Order: sequence, then structure tokens, then C-alpha cells
Amino acid sequence: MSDFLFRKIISIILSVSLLCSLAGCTPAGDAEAESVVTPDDIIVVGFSQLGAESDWRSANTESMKSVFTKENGYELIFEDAQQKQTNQITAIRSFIQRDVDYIVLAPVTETGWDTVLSEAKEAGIPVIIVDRQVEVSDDSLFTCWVGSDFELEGRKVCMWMSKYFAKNGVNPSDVHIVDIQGTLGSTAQIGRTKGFDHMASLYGWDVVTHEVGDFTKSKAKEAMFAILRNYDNVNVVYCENDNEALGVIEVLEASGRKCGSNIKDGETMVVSFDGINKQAVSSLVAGQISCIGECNPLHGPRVESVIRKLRSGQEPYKYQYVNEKIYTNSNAVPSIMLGGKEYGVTVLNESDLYEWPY
Ligand code: GZL
Repeated sequence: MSDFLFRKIISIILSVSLLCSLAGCTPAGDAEAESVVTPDDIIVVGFSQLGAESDWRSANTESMKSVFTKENGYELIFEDAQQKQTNQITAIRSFIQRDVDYIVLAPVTETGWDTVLSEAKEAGIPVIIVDRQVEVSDDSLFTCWVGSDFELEGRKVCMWMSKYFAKNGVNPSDVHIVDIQGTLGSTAQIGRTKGFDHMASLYGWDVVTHEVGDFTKSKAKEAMFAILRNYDNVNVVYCENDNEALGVIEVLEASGRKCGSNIKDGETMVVSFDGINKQAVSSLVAGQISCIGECNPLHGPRVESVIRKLRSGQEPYKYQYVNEKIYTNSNAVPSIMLGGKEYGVTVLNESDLYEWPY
């Protein structure tokens, strides 16, 4: 081929490509170009996360960030509210201003959302609630909720304790139990406390007191110190999350007590919720924590499936509960029956720690 002809063909190919890209089309067979996501295709999600107070919260945030990525066709605008509702309200208003496609809210507490969710509804932006719930006058202010049944979590752990005590000859009247509560007014605290109060009364346990631990190790330590100063008969501590349990164990051991399941021999039983913090799960395997009610944080895929449903014109279920396990270190109670449903109990041992998913 002559030099002149070769140059002619190259210039024709270049001008065709240039014309195509200007016209927004891609030359046939250019699969790479067709797979490029244009700005219009990107789904913009504004996520207001309540804070970073616990390992559960960090795992929940990670789950959302690992799903809502550019590669998956999303732009995630993430705002950490540092446990302040005012920061969450400000974040939601900024999402509205930016006209995001979806708002995801993990609310710090249940009340105070009507006004800002009405603004989101006014702007035509669907709101998906994750983890804790919102108490609103009109439930059309949010599209749906994904999370845990916290009262069921509490009832399951209490029923496990009741069966364990019965198996080991412990009289309910000899159970002197305290509740270290999570963030007051949060659905997780409301549900776990309600489950605790209901079952403790049903079984005839001596409920010594409730103290606020705010789902943090430091606050739970303060609460446990106060309890030990004021009461000397406590032999069971119901912690509303793992971070609290780690603080409680530190204080109990510093005061000379042994944490374990054998309260007849003077040990102090500690139970907890979440099952995320590796140290807490190791404490369960070692016997310092007797039972953990799983609270699954992996809501990223669940929220994405809601968004996919909405985009294909389907209506997601309004309330979507996740299934959760009961972890322990003893096979004394293989399962429990609650509300006509059987829940298996998962016995963890050393080997489980090596593959712990969080
Ligand atoms: C439960 C979540 C709670 C966790 C705590 O879904 O709201 O908040 O149990 C976290 O660890 O702080």
C-alpha cells in the first residue's frame, strides 16, 4: 500500500471516531466505551450515619461503603453525625439541596424526624431507614426500614439465661441482675430493655437496677463502677452491646470478681449483643461472656436491593427484619422456643475466631 493511501485511511478512521464521540455514539465493537458509566447513569445516595460509637457501627458503615461504590454505579455521599440528631438533620437537608436520588438514614434516636422527612418527601426523594427506627406521624415519610428486631434479641438472650439457670439448679429468686442500657431513646435500647424487663418479670428475677452505658465501653465502665458502689448482690450483668460488655468485664475483674456462667459458685455472668467486636467474641469463647445475641450490621446489600427494586418499579416491604443467631460457649442449651418458633444456639470455639467475618 502506498504511503499516501495509508495516511488517507488513517485520517478517515480518526475523523469517523472524532465524529462519533462528538455525536455521543461509540464506534461499533468498541465494547470498552459502551461499558463506561456516564454521569447520568450514576445513582447518587446520601447516607446519614449516626456516628462511630461502636464496632457494630463501624461494620455497618463499612457494609454501606463497600456496596455503594463507583464501580457499582453509585456515588455515595457519607455524613457521620457524631451521635447528634442536629447533624443528621443538617446532612439530610444538604442531600435535598444536592437533589440526591436516595437518602439513607441510620437514626440516632426514634423521635424528631417528621419535619426533615417531610422536606425530603416534598423534594420527591425516597428515604430508606436502616438499623434503628423512626417514630413519625405519617409512615409515608419513609419508603421502608431494614434492621433487627431488638425486643426479640433481648427475649432470646434472656430465655437462654433462664434455661441455662434451670439446667444448673439456679433459683430465679437468686438471680440479681442489672441492665446496662444503650443510647436512651434508640430503637436498639428500647427493644433490648423491653425484652429484658418482660422476661425478667416473667421469670421472677431480682432486677437490681438499670444504668445507661450508651453503647460505649467508657460509659459502661462508669455505670458498672456506680453499681458496685451501691449494690453488693449483683451476679448477672445484661449489657446492651459488646463494647459495654468489655468495659463491664474490666471493672468486674478489677474489683476481684470472676466473670463466668457459674453464678452458684460466685462468678458474675455477663451477656451482650452484636457479636462484631473480635475481643468480645474471644471473651465469649474464653467464658468471660456467657451469651451474645447477634445483631447483624451488614445492611449495605439489603439497602441496595431495596434501591434496585424501586428502580424496577417494585414496592419493597415496609419493614424488613434480618435473621440473627444466639452465640454461646456451652452446649447446655441447644435451642430455645419463643413465640412458637425454635431458635438454634450457635456454640463458638477457638477455630471460629480465625474466620470471624468482621
Ligand atoms: C443495633 C445498633 C446498636 C448496636 C450498638 O442495631 O443500633 O448501636 O447494638 C450500636 O453496638 O452502637
